[in-house]
Amino acid sequence: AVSAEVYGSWNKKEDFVPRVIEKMHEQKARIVERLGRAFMFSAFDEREKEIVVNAMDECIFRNGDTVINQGEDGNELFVVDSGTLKCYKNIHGENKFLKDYFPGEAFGELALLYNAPRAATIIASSDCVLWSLDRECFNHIVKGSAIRKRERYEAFLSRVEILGSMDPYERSQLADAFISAEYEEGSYVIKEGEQGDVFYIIEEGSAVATKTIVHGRAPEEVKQYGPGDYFGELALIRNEPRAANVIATSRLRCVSLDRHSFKRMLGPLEEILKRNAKHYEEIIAMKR
Ligand code: 1OR
Repeated sequence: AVSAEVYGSWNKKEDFVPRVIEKMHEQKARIVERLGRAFMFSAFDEREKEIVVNAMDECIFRNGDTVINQGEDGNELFVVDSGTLKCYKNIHGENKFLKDYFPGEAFGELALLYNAPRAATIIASSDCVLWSLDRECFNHIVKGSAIRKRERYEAFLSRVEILGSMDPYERSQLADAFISAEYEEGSYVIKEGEQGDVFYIIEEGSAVATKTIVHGRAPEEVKQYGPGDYFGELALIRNEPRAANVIATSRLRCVSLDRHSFKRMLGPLEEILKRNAKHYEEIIAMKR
């Protein structure tokens, strides 16, 4: 016999008929492009993207309109298609400006993820076109994996020194954008001289950096890495080829960010990253 419970949950899944809002081909292509830049959706496969794109509804707001009101119930998430918005939060009676939103960014996810009232107010700072995703579709397609990912990385992220100055809200968004990668002992994560578009933080294991200090001589070890350490930032900050090799010295698990996510999420940390990079010169000078 089929257990009622199993049957019930299977049946529920089958019952989910995602809404389809008719769109023109160009509109769909635009949404796909915008979703590619929104962290929560960037790791989606084609089928999931298709469902989300179909379910999205166009919303038009005028400069000054309130899109989300702190404290109210919320039933949709928004992705910015065009225009800009400002986010404010009332903290102990004081209205604090938090951030600007630009095309390709998403907001309004918290109320849906945690069944909570709207945590902040969002006001259009120009005329805007937004795409809204309804709660039902969000629950079926986005919620489970987003929560799992955020939970999985929460403790790890709080221990990464370089991210210490980040707001916990922004740190949790990093988890959305992370792609996990594993390497065997001895394998190259990064090769000196190659073009690079990825930034890494070590979750587990160890690695070394080696670099050609004197032309014609074998690369020399210049740095060791363990859990919580990062590498691969230099090529992204300076737009230069990879300055060193990074080789796994044990089984290695990393999280990675692509160039776009790195710029957007870690842009504010660039000064710290640059300051830390000055130490590289000192190490190299010592080896010469
Ligand atoms: P929501 O559904 O709660 C308001 O509706 C949205 O504002 C929220 O989802 C987020 O998408 C967005 N804290 C809370 N919500 C924020 C924050 C934020 N920033 C944007 N939203 N903080 C900002 C940190 C830079 C923390 C403030 C203490």
